[in-house]
Amino acid sequence: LIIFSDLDGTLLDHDNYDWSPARSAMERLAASEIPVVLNSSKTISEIRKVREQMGNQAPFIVENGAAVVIPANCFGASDEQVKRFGAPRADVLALLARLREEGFEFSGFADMSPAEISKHSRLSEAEAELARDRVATEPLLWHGDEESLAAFRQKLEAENCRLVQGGRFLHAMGNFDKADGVRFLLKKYKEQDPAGRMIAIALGDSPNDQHMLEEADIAVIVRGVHSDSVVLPSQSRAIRSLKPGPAGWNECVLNLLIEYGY
Ligand code: 2M8
Ligand code: MG
Ligand code: MG
Repeated sequence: LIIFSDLDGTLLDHDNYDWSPARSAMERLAASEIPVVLNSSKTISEIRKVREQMGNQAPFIVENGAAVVIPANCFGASDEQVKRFGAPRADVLALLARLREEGFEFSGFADMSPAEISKHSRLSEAEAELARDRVATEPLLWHGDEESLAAFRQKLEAENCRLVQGGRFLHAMGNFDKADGVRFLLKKYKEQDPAGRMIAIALGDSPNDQHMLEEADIAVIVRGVHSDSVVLPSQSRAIRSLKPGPAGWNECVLNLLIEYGY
């Protein structure tokens, strides 16, 4: 087994970012050496910190699939590697600056101080600093109406960018996806598993998790603010958690571990 998991609203509680309700499932996964690949809109520095707290050593996917980080010596002897899928954030910020001049009204993390980000996200200011340290995506708050948002989306699409809904923010980003990171890593894991018996489980709570869920053999939609707009993937076995966030994560992962004999 291998697990791919979203963080905010899935493995971390939407309000307080706590993962402890999932502790028993996490301990069981660690004991069975089942990798948990974190796949989030969070940044490299944010996910490094979460991984440390969890004692997680697996590769991880950042900023909605913008990059994959492979720790040193993970697939054979090597230094840490960062594989980037998206154009650099500077390109996204330059496009956003042009659109702002055209009259679109929004504020992005680059425009906000850590204190302002903290106010809108309930992150501490120190955590907000880590969230501002981005490689390819820009989370924003929209200040205009629905109509101008639709026009804004079209402008981004004309420049090979798109807007993805997160739990709190809209993410302006290139045409990459959390599923790109999953495909990239599954290929590497499967090379090490010639018998091809590896089963991938993906867990997410929002529309930005849809393609990642479709990429897995087993999709778990964790109950959350936006989970009703996630469609049960037809090509995977798919379930919905009853409990929200990390409690739902725990419930579903423990059930699957029992079913697969761990
Ligand atoms: C942003 O991501 C969440 C994910 O759903 C959101 O849009 O609400 C990210 O920018 C991330 O870096 C940050 O930690 C998080 C804080 O809520 O917001
Ligand atoms: Mg989420
Ligand atoms: Mg996320």
